[in-house]
Amino acid sequence: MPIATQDKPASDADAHAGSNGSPKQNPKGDPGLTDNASRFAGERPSADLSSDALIDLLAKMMLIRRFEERTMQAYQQAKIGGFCHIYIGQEAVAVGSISALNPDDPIVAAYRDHGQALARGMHPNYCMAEMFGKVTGCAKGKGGSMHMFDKPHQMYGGHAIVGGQCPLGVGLAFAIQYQREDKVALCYLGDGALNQGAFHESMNLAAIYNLPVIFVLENNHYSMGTHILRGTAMANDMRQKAEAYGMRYAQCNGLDVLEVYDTFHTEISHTRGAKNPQWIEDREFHELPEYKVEGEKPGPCFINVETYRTQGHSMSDPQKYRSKDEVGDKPDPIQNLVRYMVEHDHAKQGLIDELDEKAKTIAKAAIQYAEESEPLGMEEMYTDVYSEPFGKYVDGGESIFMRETAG
Ligand SMILES: Cc1ncc(C[n+]2csc(CCOP(=O)(O)OP(=O)(O)O)c2C)c(N)n1
Ligand SMILES: [Mg+2]
Repeated sequence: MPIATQDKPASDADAHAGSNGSPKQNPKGDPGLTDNASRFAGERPSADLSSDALIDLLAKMMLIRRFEERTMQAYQQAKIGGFCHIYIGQEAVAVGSISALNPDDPIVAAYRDHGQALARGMHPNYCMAEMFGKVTGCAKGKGGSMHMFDKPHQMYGGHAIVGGQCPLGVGLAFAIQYQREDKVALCYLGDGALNQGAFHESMNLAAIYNLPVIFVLENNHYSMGTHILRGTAMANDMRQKAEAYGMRYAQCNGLDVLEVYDTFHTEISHTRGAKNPQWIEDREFHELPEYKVEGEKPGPCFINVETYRTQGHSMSDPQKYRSKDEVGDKPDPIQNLVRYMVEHDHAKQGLIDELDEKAKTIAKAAIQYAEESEPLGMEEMYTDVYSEPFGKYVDGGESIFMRETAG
C-alpha cells in the first residue's frame, strides 16, 4: 500500500487539527469519543515537537506497518508458527504513548505486541527472529509472536492470557513505588480484557495503593469477532470503568498519533510520582485513604484510546463479523500524520517516500536475519522455565531443585 498524502479526503486529517472542534462520532454508532473536544485547547504538547521529532514518530509508525506486512507474508509462507496478531491500524497507539514516556519507564502489553516492542526500541531483527522461533529472537524463539520481551528497553512482555498482563502492570507500578523511583508503568489491554476479573482486581489495587500505573485501553471495538457493544456492559461510557475505582480518566483518538502523544504527555505527568497514601509517615494507620479524583494529584489513570485494527483478529480470521466497507472507511493513522506534516511544512513528499523506503528495507532485512538465524536446539527445552536457583533441571530428576520440591 502506498504511503501518500492524497488518497483520503481532507476531513480525515482534521483528527489532529480538529480536536478543538466538535466531538467525533463513530459512523457505525459504536461507542466513540464523546467529550474530548477541548481537552487540549491552548496547551498541546505536540505543538512543541520539532520537525525531527515528528519525522521520528512517522518513521516508527512506518516501520511497524512495513514490518507487519512482512510478518503477514512470512506467516502465509509458514515461516512463522503459532498465533500471530497484526498491529496494522493501531500504530499510533504504541508510538504516540511510548514517545511520551522516559526510556526507563516500564511497559507491559497483551499478545498484539509487535508494535509496542518496536516502538520501545527492540531491534526489528530480534522481533522477527522471535516469531521464526530462532535462537536470535528476543526470547530465544521460545515465546513467538505473543511474547515479546526486552528488559533493556523496559518491555515486560506480550502476554497471551486476556487481561493477564494487568496484574503484572500493577506489579511493575508497585515496584516503582516501593523502590521510590520516579517512573510510570504503562499497562496495555484490549477491550476484550475489560470483563476479566484480573482487570478489575488490578484497577482496585492500583486505586487503593495509588500506584503510578496507566491502564491503556486499546479500544479497537472487537474482541476476536465480538463487537464491544455485544460483550461489554456500559461500553458507551468508558469513564465509568475508571470512576468505579475513583481513578482519573482520559480518552483520545488513537488514529491520530499527535492526540495520543498529547493525552499521554499530560496524563503521564499526572501519574508520575504517585505515592501510597498509607505510607505517608505522619498518617495514622487507621486513617483510610480517600478515593476521589483530585485534579493534578499524582495517581493512576485509565485511558480509553479509540483505535481500529484493519487486519483480522489473528492471521486465521475469516472476518465474517464486519464488512469491507467498515474497514475501508477508517482513516489511516500514518496518512493522518503525513498530511499534517506536509500541510504544516514539516516534511516534503520526497522525504516521506524516503522514510517509507527505509522502513521497507529494515523490514526486509529483518526477514533475512530471521531466516538465516539458527533454530533453538533441543538442549534448551527445559531451560528458562524456572529461575533455576538450584541449578539447571536435568531430565531424570538429578536437579536438587526438583528433588527438594518433589516430596
Ligand atoms: C483468559 C482468556 N480467555 C480467552 C482467550 C481467547 N482469546 C484470545 S484473544 C481474545 C480476544 C481479546 O480481544 P481484545 O482484548 O479486544 O484484544 P484485540 O485482539 O482486539 O487486540 C480472546 C477471547 C484468552 N487468550 N485468554
Ligand atoms: Mg479489541
